[in-house]
Amino acid sequence: MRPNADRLILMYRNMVLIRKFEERSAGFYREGKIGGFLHLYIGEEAVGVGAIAALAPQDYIVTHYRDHGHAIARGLDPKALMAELLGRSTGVAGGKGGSMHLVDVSKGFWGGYGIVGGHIALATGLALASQYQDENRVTLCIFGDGSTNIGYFHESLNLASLWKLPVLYLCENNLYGMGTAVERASAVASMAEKACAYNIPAVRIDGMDTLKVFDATQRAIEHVRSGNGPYFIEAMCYRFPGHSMGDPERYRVKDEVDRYKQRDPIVAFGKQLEGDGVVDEADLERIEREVAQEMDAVASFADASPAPAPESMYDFIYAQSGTH
Ligand SMILES: Cc1ncc(C[n+]2csc(CCOP(=O)(O)OP(=O)(O)O)c2C)c(N)n1
Repeated sequence: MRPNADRLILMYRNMVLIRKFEERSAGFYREGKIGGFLHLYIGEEAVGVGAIAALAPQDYIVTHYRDHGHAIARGLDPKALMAELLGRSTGVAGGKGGSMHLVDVSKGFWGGYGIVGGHIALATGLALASQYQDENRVTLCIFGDGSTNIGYFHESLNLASLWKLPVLYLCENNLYGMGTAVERASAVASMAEKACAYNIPAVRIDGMDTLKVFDATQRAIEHVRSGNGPYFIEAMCYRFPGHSMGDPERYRVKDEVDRYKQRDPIVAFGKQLEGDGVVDEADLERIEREVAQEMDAVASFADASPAPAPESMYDFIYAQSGTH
């Protein structure tokens, strides 16, 4: 079922919010206010927004380090997300996780993870727990094409299929793992085919088209929620910037990047909504303006927030008694 007009507008707004959040975080990185790595989601917004819009509130998400867009699409507070990137105490992980470890369990967002492929086992384990406890819950596990070459991927898909676990695997195939083209790293050209090896139904879709992602995810979720076991979606997409900030991008030519930019998923979705009479040009401009204003408030909040107190340095390293 297609989302109603209000939801479509919210999805579009979320895509704009992700884009502007990423542009602002790149600015903070260049100013030296964000440490470590910063992996941007620019260009891939249709995947995260389209897929996450099809989830129910009780569902879980486990994702990789390119997680800002997924967190925003799930409705985590952008102020607390930006504060986390800056390592401030008001961040979603108290400023101790940073860009790759965004989390909010109250929203079923179990986090971004930096170990390529490692989180696929965590997501599969969460799905096992949901099945064991007879919860009506699907776990959405998001990862890149590079993750499908990792052992955790194969062990997890095998068990998920064998035990019919309620997990939806979503591969964001952006054609590169860092500076390596997918065909130089994977013996199998289509990541979806790898799922077939484990008897998991799989589709390969256009990940630059928000509603195609939404439709495919909705169908997949229905399959999983009905107790049929896992499902696999390979969303073909493209990241416009480098792998992370500071990537010299010697592995791809400018023409290729420009060609994908012509297919900007935000512009395409805006045009689609206009064509369907859901919005007009003035609405799109207003959304752009409002989000830009919101981003000013997000950036000021994060930048004015304090660093974690030195005495909190050892908090949450070990489970505190009574919390688990
Ligand atoms: C186990 C492990 N090996 C290597 C790395 C270094 N590394 C970080 S990102 C990355 C590429 C992963 O590419 P992909 O899964 O396609 O995701 P994308 O960055 O394209 O979204 C690699 C190899 C790592 N973080 N973890």
